[in-house]
Amino acid sequence: MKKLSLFLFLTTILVFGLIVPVSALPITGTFTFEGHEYEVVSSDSTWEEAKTEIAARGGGWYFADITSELEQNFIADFLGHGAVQSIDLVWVGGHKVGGTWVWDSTEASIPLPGSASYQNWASGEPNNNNGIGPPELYLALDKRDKRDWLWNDANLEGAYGDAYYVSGYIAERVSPVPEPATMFLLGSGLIGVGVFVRRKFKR
Ligand SMILES: [Ca+2]
Ligand SMILES: [Ca+2]
Repeated sequence: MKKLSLFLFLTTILVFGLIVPVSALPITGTFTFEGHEYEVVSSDSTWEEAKTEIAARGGGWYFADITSELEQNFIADFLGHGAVQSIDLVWVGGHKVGGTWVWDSTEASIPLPGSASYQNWASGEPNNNNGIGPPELYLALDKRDKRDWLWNDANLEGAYGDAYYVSGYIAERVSPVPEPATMFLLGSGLIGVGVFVRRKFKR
């Protein structure tokens, strides 16, 4: 039996090790920060495609907005720092509408460099790529050139010349509160455990 278990265990590791695709975005998953839930999705979607995918989720998900240094730092910590990263650009929910940068979630304006309000633009950004190529109307966290997730305006596809740099996007929502029914089940489950333990001790 023990040999069989070991065999199954090793086989599982081997099979999953082979099946799991090697993603351009090594860090995917969910995390929470100050009552909000975030999900980093590995994807080569354009900014508009990412927006559509997030809207299609329902459940209160929206394209992540970053409105404080704490929030930025928390997200950056999750994405990871240092030279080992292969990630380049990750979309967040900012875009330029009618000449103004706004968060897609609230339509609140995104402060520009020099503003007293929180912003995290990389040096020289937003630069619209100096007018070269497609317009840069979409906000990405930029890991290229050791920028460590500073903000950069990018074009729709996150492409420069023939190269594509986008590795994913970030969805955000207010952490859902458990339904009363779930709480009830959880509560009764705990009571059940309590009764079981008491019975065991009475014997
Ligand atoms: Ca936010
Ligand atoms: Ca730019």
